[in-house]
Amino acid sequence: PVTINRLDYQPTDWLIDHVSLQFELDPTATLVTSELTLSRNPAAGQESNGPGPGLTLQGSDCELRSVSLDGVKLAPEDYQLSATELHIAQLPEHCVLVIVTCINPESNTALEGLYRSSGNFCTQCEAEGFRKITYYLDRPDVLSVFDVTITADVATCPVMLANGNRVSHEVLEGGRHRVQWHDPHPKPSYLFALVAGDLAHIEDHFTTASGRKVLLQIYVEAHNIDRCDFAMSSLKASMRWDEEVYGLEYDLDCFMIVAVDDFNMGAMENKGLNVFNSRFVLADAQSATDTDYMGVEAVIAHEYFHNWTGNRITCRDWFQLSLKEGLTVFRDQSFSSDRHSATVKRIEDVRLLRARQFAEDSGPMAHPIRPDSYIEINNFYTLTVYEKGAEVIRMLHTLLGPVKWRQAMDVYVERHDGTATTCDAFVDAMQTVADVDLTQFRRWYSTAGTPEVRVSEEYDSQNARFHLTLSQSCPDTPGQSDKLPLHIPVVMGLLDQQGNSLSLSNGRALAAAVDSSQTDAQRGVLLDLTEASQTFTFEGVDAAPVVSLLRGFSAPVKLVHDVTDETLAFLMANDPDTFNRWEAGQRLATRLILGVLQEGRINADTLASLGQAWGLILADDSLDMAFKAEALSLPTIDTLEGSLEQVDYQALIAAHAMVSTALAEKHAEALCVLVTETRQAGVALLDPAAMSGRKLANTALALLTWLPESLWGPLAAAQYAAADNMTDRIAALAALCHGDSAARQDCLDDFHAKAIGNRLVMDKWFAVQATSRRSSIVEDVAALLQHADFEAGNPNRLRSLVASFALNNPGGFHAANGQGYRFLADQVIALDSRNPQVAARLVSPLGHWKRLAGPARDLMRQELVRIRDSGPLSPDVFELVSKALQ
Ligand code: B3K
Ligand code: ZN
Repeated sequence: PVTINRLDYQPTDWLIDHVSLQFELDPTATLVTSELTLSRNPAAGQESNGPGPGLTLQGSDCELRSVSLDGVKLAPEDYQLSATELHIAQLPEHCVLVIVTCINPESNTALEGLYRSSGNFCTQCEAEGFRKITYYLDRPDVLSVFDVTITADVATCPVMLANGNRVSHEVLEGGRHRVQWHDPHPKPSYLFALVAGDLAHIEDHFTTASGRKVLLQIYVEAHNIDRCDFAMSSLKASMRWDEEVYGLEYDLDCFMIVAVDDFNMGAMENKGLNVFNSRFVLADAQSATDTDYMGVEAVIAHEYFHNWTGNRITCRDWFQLSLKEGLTVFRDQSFSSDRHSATVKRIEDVRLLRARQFAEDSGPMAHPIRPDSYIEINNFYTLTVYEKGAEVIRMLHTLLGPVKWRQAMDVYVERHDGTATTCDAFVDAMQTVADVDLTQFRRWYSTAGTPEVRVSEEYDSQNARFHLTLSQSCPDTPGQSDKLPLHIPVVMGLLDQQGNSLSLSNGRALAAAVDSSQTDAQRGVLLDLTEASQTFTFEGVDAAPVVSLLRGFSAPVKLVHDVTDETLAFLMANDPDTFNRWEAGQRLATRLILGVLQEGRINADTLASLGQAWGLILADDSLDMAFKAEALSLPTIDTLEGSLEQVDYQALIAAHAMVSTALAEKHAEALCVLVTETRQAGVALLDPAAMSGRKLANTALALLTWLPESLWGPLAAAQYAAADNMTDRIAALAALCHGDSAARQDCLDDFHAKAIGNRLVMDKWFAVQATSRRSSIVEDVAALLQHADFEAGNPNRLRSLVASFALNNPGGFHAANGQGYRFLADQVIALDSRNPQVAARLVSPLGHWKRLAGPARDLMRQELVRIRDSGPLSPDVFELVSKALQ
């Protein structure tokens, strides 16, 4: 496999001014005729006299039927064909090339290019799937206007969709029909889409701010037609939000979403024709949890927002992926935050970042948000590019403030609309309006690893001064050592011993959020940490203050700040920054759990502090219940792992269990009350208070499962029986799955019976068992692989069992005998030849062997070796396995 390097970027010698595609759809032999109008790229490097540059097009897994140049069919000696390229040595400066290929959608199990899902045709082209349809300049900086003609059987394909606007439809002889689509917006091939099949749809309209009426359609299999309404309202809300917050309007006459059951990831932002994993479209009370609803809303928004940040302005090359992904994740996070509790949304996002992105940043695949090299680009659709990328955008937002941020976004859109550009150009646009110099900030784009910020405090009572010293460092990562300091925005405040916020003599003022009732002092200030070590002095501080640092998690760093248990408990109760109130509780809990690892027992004082703080939270009726739920949730194993050098998982899991049990015991009574009394009857399913109530009740139930089943088993069984929504039903079932009661099997059987005919619900039946803490878990999961409803070829089903186990069941996955690792490696080996992208996603939990302590280290490594030696690997799996073994 070849390594591609960022610095080798060259513009193409050729431009494709127009492409006309004709599809004769057939399940096993689809004919694709592609007519490319080519011209030499004036921006390409000048070559000396002689023949002009040749043309090399990418293509794979498609059978070349013919090539014609300006109407003349080429003989095989006129071009060179390899497994991945078509090369034509000589072409006139302007010419038309017609290429005919034949492809087999039915046998396409990799779900990239044109494939079939539930008998329908659909495509997935990002990043490099278009080359599996026809030979093309399959790269994001080649923008072209597409015309698409689709011909198929009326009976099997009554619906035929492509990007843009439908311009004609005709009925042909022999039961076939034909449609034509025109997309006026030049786009790269990765945004091409085609869908054809027997689909039902709902429709609605949206009138843009400037008064254009847009037709909105959601296409699904007929039996799902009643589950699309929430997706439609999410779409309309997203369209309105982008107009109101960014002044960005939709730009075609119609916007279509298609839900398919077989999809490698979440969804895809193809121009005017988004294709979605059905799990991010379909939702109703009986099948979707509150979390699922929020997921639908967020992903619909994310893909819609790509229309500007991704499609109108795209990436010059795939190293710039975070240009569209980090920015669009930031935009969807802001959207969700505006619609729901901003603090809870921030907590959820930070939890994900810490649990998964920090792990990536400390493993063999650590890379900057703008990577420097790759073997397989699909391996770089990572938490780093997406989630850390969004954190980098968030820091720019913080450094600029909301008003200048919006101005800078206007400059970005104005400058780059209709082009393929770079992360550097994005920061250039920010710099045009920023007060701060962003030169050093740019290092975030090239630095891998999670920086650490160490804090020390010194109070000088004589001069009423407080000195705060912040020192940063960033660990070595593969290929990067001795990193330069980053520009880290640190939002902070000082409190006096009564919990009042102090006015600060140092730092930059923060702009008030629109609806904030906070004073300037409560909001705090912004410190620009730019040196390796820097001391900030605050004058006029009359008594030793309490510091609240990194409010709202203002930078994606690990903070090392040695404070007492009392200080953390004080912050939990008094910090005006609600995020930091939660954070203080997480730190206290982390200390307690890691303390068990060191001392073999629970530190009674720390437990008393945390237990008391929980008591205050439980009793505080003024708190949002969803926030309470977050405050009563301990840091997860994968988050805790991030603060350890070497991890003994079994010991860590035992310590986590010991602390969970102790806290549950302390508050058992109050938790039982929450389970039974927090739920609101008679209100709308998605009423915010009802959702928060369920979140709190189910968090309480999950905590109770650490206690003997006799205490909570009946509660869970009753909840299962009474549930009128999926959130409560699955939470009850998840609790029962940890235990051993008769109710466990009864409820599983009942759930299974009800899931028949609904694939997303059946996925939950698998996932809930895969995350059980039963000691027989590895055998249980292996047995589920043999279940009649298990489908290894369906990515959702596969993930619901295998990825749920490997990522969300640390106790099972890290079983001391290595069975969990072996199980996962077996799945990777079995899947790689069928679907490399999904197989590669399963490799990452095995990548961390170097961080493991004891025999686990070697057991995990052996499984990587076994994958490596299992036969020819896809570039996807090869890259991850070889980097992990380096
Ligand atoms: N852009 C797509 C992801 C494509 C992944 C290709 N392996 C979805 C998204 O981020 O919105
Ligand atoms: Zn995206």
